[in-house]
Amino acid sequence: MQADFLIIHPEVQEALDHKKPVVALESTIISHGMPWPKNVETALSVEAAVRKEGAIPATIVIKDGKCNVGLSADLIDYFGQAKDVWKVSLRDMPYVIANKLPGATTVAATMRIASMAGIKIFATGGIGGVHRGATTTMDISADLTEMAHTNVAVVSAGVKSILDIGLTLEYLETMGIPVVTYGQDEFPSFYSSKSGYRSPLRMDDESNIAAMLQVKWQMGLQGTVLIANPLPTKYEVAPDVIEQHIQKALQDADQQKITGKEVTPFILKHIADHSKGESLEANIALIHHNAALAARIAVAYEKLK
Ligand code: PSU
Ligand code: MN
Repeated sequence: MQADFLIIHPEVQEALDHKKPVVALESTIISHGMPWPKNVETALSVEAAVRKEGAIPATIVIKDGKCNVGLSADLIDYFGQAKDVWKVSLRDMPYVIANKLPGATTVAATMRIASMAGIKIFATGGIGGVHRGATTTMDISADLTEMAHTNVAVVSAGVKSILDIGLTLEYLETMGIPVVTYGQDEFPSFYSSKSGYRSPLRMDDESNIAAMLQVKWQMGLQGTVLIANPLPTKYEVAPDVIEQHIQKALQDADQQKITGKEVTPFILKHIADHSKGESLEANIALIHHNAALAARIAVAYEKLK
């Protein structure tokens, strides 16, 4: 039984039972995306941002053979500090759970666990996608395939330019995933509100987004709607600065023969280490911003019925 593998925090369960808005949050960003103690501070303040908008946060991790949905502050601290935490995407789930290892969940794994728990809305910073050079490496994140069949909406700051943004948008189209940018015509690229690509869809209103989610799932159309939320312009990092870091990171990754699941954390760490904290500040700001939008969409969604 799926339920045997879930530990749902009582506050989250109470919210789900009473059709109150809940927002799922991922944990790879805590264990592999940011240095301690900023990661723990951010995880806690992101939860506070969700509450401020009237929803209940449910950060997701794997521990002792269970998927934990909604965490105590102690558990968040543990995942912020422990050194042996797995980065768990879909393919890692059975191994990590069967062996009772600690696991921080990617977008793909978090979506799946949120769905098992009955949560409909999920906020993250950046999603995985089609990597630059994927035409030869075939490095395409399982986040994209998961988005095609799991009915959990994803709010992100668009697609980071460590990926091939154009190919990622093509892949999302192939998989039948609606892509909506909140409040502007251009699709954002995480550190920048611009990407050079027009967003397939634009919506300016949380309740319209919620209504579209309801239509999609009532019709039996499986999968996510990707909601891209441009970061506030005052936090933008100049694209040419980021591009220099990415080029160097890709070179280093190639020289050091970094492959598979290590690629994304390696490149992200390189950018964080080389951008004098600028990218970290932007990262923190946009996660708060995304969590707040996800909470407002969750509130609007629960009002629909
Ligand atoms: N991109 C980011 N920040 C992140 C990630 C990606 O800008 O933290 C993390 C997310 O957890 C995402 C995962 O689901 O990396 C994708 O990993 P991969 O490319 O190995 O599928
Ligand atoms: Mn990959």
